[in-house]
Amino acid sequence: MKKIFVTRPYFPPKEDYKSYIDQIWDVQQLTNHGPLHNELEKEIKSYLCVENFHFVTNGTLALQIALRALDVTSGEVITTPFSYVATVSSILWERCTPVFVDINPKTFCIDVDKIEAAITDNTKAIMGVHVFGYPCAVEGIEALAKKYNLKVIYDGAHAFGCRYKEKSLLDYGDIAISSFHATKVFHTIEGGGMISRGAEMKRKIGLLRSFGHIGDEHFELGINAKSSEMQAAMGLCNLKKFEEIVAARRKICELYDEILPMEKIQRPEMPENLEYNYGYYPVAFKDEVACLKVMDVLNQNNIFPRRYFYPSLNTLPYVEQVACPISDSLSKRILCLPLYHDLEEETVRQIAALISEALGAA
Ligand code: T4K
Repeated sequence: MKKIFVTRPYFPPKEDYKSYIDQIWDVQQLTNHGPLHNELEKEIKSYLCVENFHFVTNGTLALQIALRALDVTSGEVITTPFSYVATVSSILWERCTPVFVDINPKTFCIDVDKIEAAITDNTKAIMGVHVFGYPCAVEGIEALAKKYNLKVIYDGAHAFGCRYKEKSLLDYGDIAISSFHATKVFHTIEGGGMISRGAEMKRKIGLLRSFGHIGDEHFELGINAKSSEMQAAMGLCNLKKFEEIVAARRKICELYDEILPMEKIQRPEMPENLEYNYGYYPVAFKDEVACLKVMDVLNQNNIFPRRYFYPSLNTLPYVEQVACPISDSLSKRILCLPLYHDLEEETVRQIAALISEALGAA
């Protein structure tokens, strides 16, 4: 029996990918900002309508470079406990201290009304996560950042293709990053993107991702976050199909909306002015028992949703543990249901029926 996972990467037509591979063989450049890499950067920059766009190795390094680029190399960074571990690991890896602020129970993003109380003389930045592609309270966060002179980094790992208030959701904050990992709605196998503003930021991120030097001239400490031509080729293929992929995922989400027992399920609030990318389909249940029961029933039928995101990051063994009751509760009772471009209608109906059955709603 076929296994159904939470996601399945999009594979572009092989001929399309092959034509790029032929170009790589002709040009004989594999990495270090080759022609396909540069073409992809140009295309994404224009697709997102942003000032600066850098293609990097993955979303995690993008977060680390964002902290460095904004000179956040010590002190406290206010962040959310409800995310993938990479959000907090990047802060710790850069030797900063994460300070968790609980989430808004409706949006699942950091609660802007609780941020001010967490700001101290040591606070350097706010790192919000547009979790599942739903926007943080960007205006409120910007106002706080201005008031206390803080940097704002958005982890938009899930937000590629989301538009909020008529512009890319990745065009908010001092720097936003995205992940182009194979499991993402747009992917380059492994990869990430950094969105910033101004010539100085463009220069700085360019240097940081590439050892800090140009030719024989060394400017500052850098790291290797470059991407290969193979990854760029995958990105170029997938970008052409992006609207099609989003449309297919939208149809699946609409079907879930229609047939799931919504009276027993909580979904994040879809804000006005959001054009969504349909990257994830999170569903929260009344408690952990219900969540695990649903998971068990689905697993018995070879269907594997994921506990995105569990555990709540404020409970990790290597962070200072603070109470974030809303995130703690949500993490224990949320699942992301299978969602990908060619998930069959019949499977979506089967998933919904099994969930109804598990919840006693059938
Ligand atoms: N910030 C946030 C908020 C993030 O969510 C992430 C990453 C990051 C930062 C960091 O970005 P990157 O450094 O990764 O660019 C996955 C991804 O590895 C990770 O990118 C992602 N978020 C996270 C939410 O999910 P896992 O451990 O759940 O992946 P895995 O391998 O279990 O894949 C899920 C399912 O997808 C599998 O059960 C089967 C299917 N799959 C997966 C792959 C890789 C395939 O069918 N084929 C494949 O090639 O982490």
